[in-house]
Amino acid sequence: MRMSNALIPTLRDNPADADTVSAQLLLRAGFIRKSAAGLYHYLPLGKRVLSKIETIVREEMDAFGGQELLMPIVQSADLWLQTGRWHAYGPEMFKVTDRHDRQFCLGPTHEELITDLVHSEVNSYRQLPLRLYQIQNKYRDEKRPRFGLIRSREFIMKDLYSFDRDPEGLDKAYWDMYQAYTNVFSRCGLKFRPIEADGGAIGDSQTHEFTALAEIGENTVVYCDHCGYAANIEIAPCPAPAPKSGEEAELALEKVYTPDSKTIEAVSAFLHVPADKTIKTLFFQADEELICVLVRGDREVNDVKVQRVHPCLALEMAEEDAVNKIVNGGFGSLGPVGLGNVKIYADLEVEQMTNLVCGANEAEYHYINVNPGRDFQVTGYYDLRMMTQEDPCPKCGQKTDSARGIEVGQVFKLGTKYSEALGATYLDENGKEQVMHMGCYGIGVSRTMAAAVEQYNDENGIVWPKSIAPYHVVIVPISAKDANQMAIAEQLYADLQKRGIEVMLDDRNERPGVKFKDADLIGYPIRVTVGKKAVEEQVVEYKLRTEADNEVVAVSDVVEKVVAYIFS
Ligand code: 9G3
Repeated sequence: MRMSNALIPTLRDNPADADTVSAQLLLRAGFIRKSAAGLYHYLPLGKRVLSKIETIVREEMDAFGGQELLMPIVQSADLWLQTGRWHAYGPEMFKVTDRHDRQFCLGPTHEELITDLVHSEVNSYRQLPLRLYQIQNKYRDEKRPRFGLIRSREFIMKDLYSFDRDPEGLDKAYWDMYQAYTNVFSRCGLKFRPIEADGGAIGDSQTHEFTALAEIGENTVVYCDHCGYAANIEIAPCPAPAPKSGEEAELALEKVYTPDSKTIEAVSAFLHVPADKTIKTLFFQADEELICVLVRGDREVNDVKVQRVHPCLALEMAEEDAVNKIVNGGFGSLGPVGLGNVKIYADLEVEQMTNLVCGANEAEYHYINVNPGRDFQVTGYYDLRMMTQEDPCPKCGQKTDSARGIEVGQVFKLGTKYSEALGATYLDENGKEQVMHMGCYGIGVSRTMAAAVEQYNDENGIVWPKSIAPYHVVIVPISAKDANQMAIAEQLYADLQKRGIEVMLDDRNERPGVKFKDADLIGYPIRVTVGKKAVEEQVVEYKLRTEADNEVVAVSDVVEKVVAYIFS
């Protein structure tokens, strides 16, 4: 490709609304352009990277028995009504109405469609196992699209669905995909960790998230280098608290005036009690119901754990006015005492607390010497808090570490949830009808591209892993006007392409500095500079994007050197 023809609109400065380094660099280097909130164009360089990632994905899916197909993006509401999910995702589901006023959605995922297809086309054990996948745009109307391609409203996903006779078959598919994903992300050059995750609403069975380590990642991974435990912090179990010693006598409950103390810190300062002698009272809207959750004042509530003890479709922090209806105005000073018939879920640590401090459900008042059991009852005590660095590894008890990451892949065991709902059954050897066991497996292809940029960049721009770079090498003639330099550059361009190397020739009539800056910004793995010495001494400059300095290489050696590096 020649730069003089290429659409690569590089920018000097970071676009104002680029909120993470990968968005900044992909925009500045001319890989993507924003069309609207959460909706992007992939310009030619971006499309080339996408295609490389897709090729790696295809090869690994096919290696594990995957058969690629392509399903409709526009999905009829009917199937989603049958599985009961049409109303489960609220405004996140892009819904459209056709000219006959029938309802459809733009596919956020394809469990319903693929299960219905297999239900229609598969009915014998001889046709199983099946592993069907597609690589296609997905649509989810995110409330706050951000981080460029990482949380967009339209994104490219590879989704594979496995169909097996029984749980053993599903288990085989699951671990095959686990291996396939390990291969995909390794080949893409990503630094990643497979972690245990929350099966969530789509099936409370096994699931792993493949997490690309990145500071802006929305996931927090807890991991133990001693035993290999690695999990999304949302599911990491916390140790049972030490039983209360009983030394401290329960004192009489007392309501005290606590002017302008609306936070745990303010109350603890005002009453001179440490935060771990107070409790945090939170109200959640669980579908139509308001529930109350208690954790020790110095802890964080773990929503995923709450949703496990109180299964619901949507769990959000309750609105202030909804809570005020229950505590008539005490929103700034909430507590479990005298709450009436609200379900109260308390963390295990709360049960072991004595003479604690909590809100009195009355503005500017708190209770002291509150004792669980005596002063308030709870629906149940559960592990509801977020794990902290101090907590031991749930598996081996040693110290854990944590890191932030971007979920780039996920493998799920679905079991029979969809096959039962949509009648995907098969006749076994004895002609007996059996339900299929399913798994689903997603890779965020566009998200993987962004994650690679988050992991591989420096002050000059992107540093692409060579396996997914848009081109392997850029040839930079110092002067496009010098016929001798251009002749050597053109010869190298032709020779490299003959060897299957993808070459960009920067034939623009620009100053060398401009060409070097663009080469670094775009992030080609190799830059070959053709200058005066190429004409006078038959040598060129060979520079790897990952190295600071460059080498002088004979023109006659440079093709082999590039081939060796790229195909090694
Ligand atoms: C929806 C909307 C958003 C969604 C879903 C459905 C996430 C939904 C979970 C999955 C599970 C797996 C196959 C590939 C791997 C992930 N967000 N999920 O089902 F209608 Cl609006 O997508 N699906």
